[in-house]
Amino acid sequence: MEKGLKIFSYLPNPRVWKAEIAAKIAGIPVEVIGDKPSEITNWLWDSEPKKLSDSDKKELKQFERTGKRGFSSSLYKTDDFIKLIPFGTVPAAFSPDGKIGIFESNSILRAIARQDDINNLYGKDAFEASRVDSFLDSGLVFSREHQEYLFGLKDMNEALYQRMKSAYKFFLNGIEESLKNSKFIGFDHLTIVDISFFCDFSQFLREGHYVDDLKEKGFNLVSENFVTDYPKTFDHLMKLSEVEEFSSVIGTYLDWYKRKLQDSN
Ligand SMILES: N[C@@H](CCC(=O)N[C@@H](CS)C(=O)NCC(=O)O)C(=O)O
Repeated sequence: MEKGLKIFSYLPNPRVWKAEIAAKIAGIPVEVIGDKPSEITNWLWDSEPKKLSDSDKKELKQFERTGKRGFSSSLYKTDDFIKLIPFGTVPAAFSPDGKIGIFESNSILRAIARQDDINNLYGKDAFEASRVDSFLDSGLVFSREHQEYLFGLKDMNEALYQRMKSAYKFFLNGIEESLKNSKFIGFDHLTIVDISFFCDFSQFLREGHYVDDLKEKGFNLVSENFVTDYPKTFDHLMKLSEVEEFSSVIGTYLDWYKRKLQDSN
């Protein structure tokens, strides 16, 4: 089996970073194709993605579909894309021969970890792998909540805010608890749980960019007391952000947050 993965998405996208970080650690080749969010509407969503001209778009009118989650404009998704990625979301990944579609960023991450036989990123045995899945499942629930919350940040309402608050508490309590007992989340060695958590939580912290919009509606940041409420989780996030395989992938994404922390001290 040829190793590797091709990933298509708007960029930058923390959900893509999950696989990129794991691939760096494991030395698995990954090809990432995409464009900024405003431009990805001008791409053909396909296992062979390509940028479309206006005349291409006219010719490929049959593939025009209304965005379902996060995109309100038209997207050009081929029938083959929908066959391989039935929910029609990005990041979308494809096996090196282009025949197998993999969706959900945690599963794209798993696809890398499963190709690695040195680092135990997916745990050391079937039971550890299942424990990894336990954390990834709970992470997906959190990240689905924060996706809706981030979509709604500019015009927050009580119901959405309270949902996020309770999902945040539930998830962070579990992560903090597990870090009382092990060096990494759930284990004494790095796994894809840490990678997934790191990327999802860094994305969630973007709520901080909307502090004024939230204030205007009478809400505080959900993560307002993150550092003191969840000190082990905070330390873990910061430690991971300094690891080369993480920092080289995320670039300056967390710098604003670190600056904000320094300014408030
Ligand atoms: N839980 C999914 C989320 C993927 C997702 O919802 N992607 C959205 C963009 S944020 C999408 O591709 N939407 C396509 C559409 O609007 O049709 C993951 O982790 O991959």
